[in-house]
Amino acid sequence: MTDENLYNIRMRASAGGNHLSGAERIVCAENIDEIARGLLARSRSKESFPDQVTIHIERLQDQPIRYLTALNVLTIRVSDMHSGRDAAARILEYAGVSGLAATKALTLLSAGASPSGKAMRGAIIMDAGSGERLEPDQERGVRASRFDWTGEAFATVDSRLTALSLAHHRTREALSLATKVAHAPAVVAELCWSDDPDYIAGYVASLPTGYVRIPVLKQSQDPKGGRVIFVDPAVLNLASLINYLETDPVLINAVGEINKEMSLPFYFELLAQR
Ligand code: WAQ
Ligand code: MG
Repeated sequence: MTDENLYNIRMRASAGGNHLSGAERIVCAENIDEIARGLLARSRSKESFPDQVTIHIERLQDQPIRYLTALNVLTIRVSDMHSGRDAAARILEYAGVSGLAATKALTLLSAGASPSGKAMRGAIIMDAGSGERLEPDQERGVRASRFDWTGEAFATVDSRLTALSLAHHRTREALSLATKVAHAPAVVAELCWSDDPDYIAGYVASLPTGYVRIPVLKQSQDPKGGRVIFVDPAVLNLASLINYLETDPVLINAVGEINKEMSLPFYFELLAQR
């Protein structure tokens, strides 16, 4: 794939004014039709038929593409939601998030992070020390956009995740998003779990820890979820962070290590040996 003639295709589906699903790709011109059809099919795959589906196709005009290697992946063995959230807090602290900010983030995501209590479309930006929220719109949050796998890296990550029974598209997409986010200026770490009531896994991601999957971060059928991006206020330029997250095109062209499930103490031993 050359940098010329790359297009960003975004799909968004909503019903009754509420966001249902969204996805996006970066593709070359000859693949637009096929990928747009795939995204359209996905907009319909939820139980309630969308009232509105938007497919947005945009050429990435003269913007340099940043190529990244995916974060290393591993899964932490946890027995329930409480040990999952506990593990998330400890991994966040390892990455440089204060205990105060980690606790605040976990509490916000479990309570419903937007002022109205609805799911946010984007992420909270949080001061990694004080826990202060910095995103300009607390109802919407900040959305990371314009990231995808190259065809080759997609095939590799898909087969290697599938070999570890991680074939769900959510894992692959979250890994690409987390890779873009972790490489953003001033970002310390990210915490995420889905707002999908059926999907209870989530992750903590950062450059020092990699993409750490946590199989249980909430109770089944809980519709609350979200994302928190922790930043270092000493080096933060909020406008350039938001600009990077929303508009800088990123293609992931290489896959890192993909490790099996391990216990939290074993994972911390591995980190200590590095
Ligand atoms: N940028 C920023 N925040 C986003 C974005 C985005 N592009 N997309 C979603 N969010 C926020 C928003 O608040 C959602 O409510 C929340 O994240 C969850 O989004 O390895 O599927 O798309 O198997 O439901 C974790 C995968 C899956 C764990 C997470 O998130 C694994 C997932 P969802
Ligand atoms: Mg969702």
